[in-house]
Amino acid sequence: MRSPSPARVAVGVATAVAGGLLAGGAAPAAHSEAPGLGCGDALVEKTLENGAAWRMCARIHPIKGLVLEKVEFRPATGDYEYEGYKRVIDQLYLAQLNVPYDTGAIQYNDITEYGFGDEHLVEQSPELCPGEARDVTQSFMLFGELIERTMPGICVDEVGTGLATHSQERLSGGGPRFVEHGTGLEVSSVSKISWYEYQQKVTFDDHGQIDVGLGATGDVAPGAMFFPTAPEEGWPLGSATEGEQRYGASHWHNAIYRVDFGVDSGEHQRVERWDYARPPEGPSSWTVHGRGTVEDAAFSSIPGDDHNELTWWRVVNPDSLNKDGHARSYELVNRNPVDHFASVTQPLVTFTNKRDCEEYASDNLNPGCPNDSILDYVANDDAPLTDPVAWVNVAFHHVDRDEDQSPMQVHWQRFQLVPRDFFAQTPSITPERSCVNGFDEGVDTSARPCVATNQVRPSIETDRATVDTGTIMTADPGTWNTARTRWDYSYMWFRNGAPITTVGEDGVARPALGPTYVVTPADAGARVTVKVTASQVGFPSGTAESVAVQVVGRPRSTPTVGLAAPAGAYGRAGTVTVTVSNSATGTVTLTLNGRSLGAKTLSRGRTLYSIPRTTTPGRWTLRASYHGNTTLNTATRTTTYTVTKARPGTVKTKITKKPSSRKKGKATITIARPTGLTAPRGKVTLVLKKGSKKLKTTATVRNGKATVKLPKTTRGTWKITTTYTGDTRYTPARSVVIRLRATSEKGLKQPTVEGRH
Ligand SMILES: [Cu+2]
Repeated sequence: MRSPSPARVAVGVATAVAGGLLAGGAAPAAHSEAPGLGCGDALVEKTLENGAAWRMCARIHPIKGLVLEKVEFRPATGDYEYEGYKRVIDQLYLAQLNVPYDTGAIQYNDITEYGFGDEHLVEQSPELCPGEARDVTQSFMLFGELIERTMPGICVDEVGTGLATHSQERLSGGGPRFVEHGTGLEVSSVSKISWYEYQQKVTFDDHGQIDVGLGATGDVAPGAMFFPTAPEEGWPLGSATEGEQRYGASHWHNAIYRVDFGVDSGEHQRVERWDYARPPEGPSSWTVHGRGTVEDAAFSSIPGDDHNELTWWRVVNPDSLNKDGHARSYELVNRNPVDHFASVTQPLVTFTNKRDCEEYASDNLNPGCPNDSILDYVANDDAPLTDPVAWVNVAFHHVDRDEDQSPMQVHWQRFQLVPRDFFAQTPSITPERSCVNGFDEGVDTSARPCVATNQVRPSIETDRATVDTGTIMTADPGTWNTARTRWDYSYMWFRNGAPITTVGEDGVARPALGPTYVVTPADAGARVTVKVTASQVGFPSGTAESVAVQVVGRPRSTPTVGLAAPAGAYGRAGTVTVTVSNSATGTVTLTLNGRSLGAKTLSRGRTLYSIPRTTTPGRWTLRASYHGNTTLNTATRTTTYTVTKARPGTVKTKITKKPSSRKKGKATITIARPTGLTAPRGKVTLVLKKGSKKLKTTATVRNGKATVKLPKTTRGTWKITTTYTGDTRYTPARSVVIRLRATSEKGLKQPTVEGRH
């Protein structure tokens, strides 16, 4: 199921906020590419419909089932809040699922006794997974047999999350209205534990919230043990047979999750507890005061004994501040009962420092601290609480219903991780609301817009009545909304709707900016306007164009610039011909990749340029700019100029030390080059051949020269061929073949030239 695209009613002009880009509408903002998470195929990365994105590593563990790691979020507003992704949690998984039946006869630990992976993992068939099913590779023993399989085991999907935000600024309708429908990334798996089938589902929404859910389906427990006759132990399922009513046994699903927080990858994180109570001397009976305390050591908190229903916790990274200067944090939202009848299921939440051996909430399977539980973890942890792991107890007391048969509709138990000051504003904020942050006189984007909004159009004043060449034009920015801020103005001048540019001696065209403009011959007969941009840090800028001013005179025509540039070669000067139509007079400038080759005067609309012979091989951009005259406008032409590689000079091989069967030899290779050019680099390969025997050696060419070690050689006649690989400037080349005759065990005869290859 997918929701329709997020809809927003656009108000004002969507533009950039000074000091940071803000995405307008549903378009994702550009962001710099952060390094990947290094988990290969396990990477799940999804950009949601509003432009927000999540990424993480998702795997199936043989015992824990779905394990999510390195979970990171990038808001829809892109770099407006921070650059790229930020870490939220390092790891998340279900660390125990304790199922005691109210009969007192039996209880199960579905994680440590069964496990959610291996044979318990259910295939994500197309009927089960409406999104993208991810393959999982497994290897386990089943009934004495090794099973190795790869099957779809994780489902990744984008789902609608309903209304995300709504704001209507007028009571009776009309006026600006903001509507967003949200979506979320859902990562899930299904595991079958006897008659129960569980969906592990984590939903990451487009505003940075995480919902962790355990859904139970399958069937109610079968057999006499789970169908007692005592009414207080369950709920009547089915009709009485022979006068006897059986009761589906009530039971708990005590799920304890392990959440390893990594708020903005903080080295030192802080756990805060917040409580709310009526002060002894408040002004009224409904006065409530909140109080935060830092949890400085590992703890378990039991509802009623240690905290009340208003208490909540958050994990703060004190070194990571949002744009408002508030420390980033994630809040734990856990509104569930606890099973008070066993000590390990009493705490609603337990926080400990991260310790590798502490993997499961009870009956720990890690040999580093075997059979321990969260209670032991707390007892054994006396360090300051700075690397917090939360053990989140999400319990559900299941009293069966007639409707549970059959199959049983999924019943859910869940908790949330909610960003608190992770962003300075809502992570989907639009330009229209971007200045609404903190104390405000009231949101009214019509009367008090955030976006720079022009109220009286900009205008142009001139220093004389007849506007001709030399007239000084001065821009008046007009009137802008000043209810929230004062604006800085910038100006850009236009001729007949196109930006006015002037080409300098360097051939670079520059736009006409600033509050004044002096009319040039190029403006004759044209309509000149100025565009004013109002901007201020923290506010989206706005632009408005002035009324046009007519310049007297006949408009000039625009000539065509021609650029003939046949390919050149390294070491040889190239020739480029610039032509300007209409037999233009005046000057042109030619640039090569932005570097000026100087200004030249046209003769019959034509001039020649010489491209330096030292121009390195490759593709270059040539740009010819005509500067205009009294009857012609400026004009430019760009083309690609190709320089090919040069052939190097002679490759010479000289043996400087003869090799023998016992000792290696040496040779010097020189590669000649034309005067004034860069010496060849690259590599040379020497092949020594004697009959079917072949020896090979290579060396690096530096400054046109290479020293090569010759391999040990047996006696006889060897032919040596040297091949040069070429480099960025030179093509490959080969030396003449030289012949070497070995006369003794100790060495070879001096080389004799045999001929050019
Ligand atoms: Cu149940």
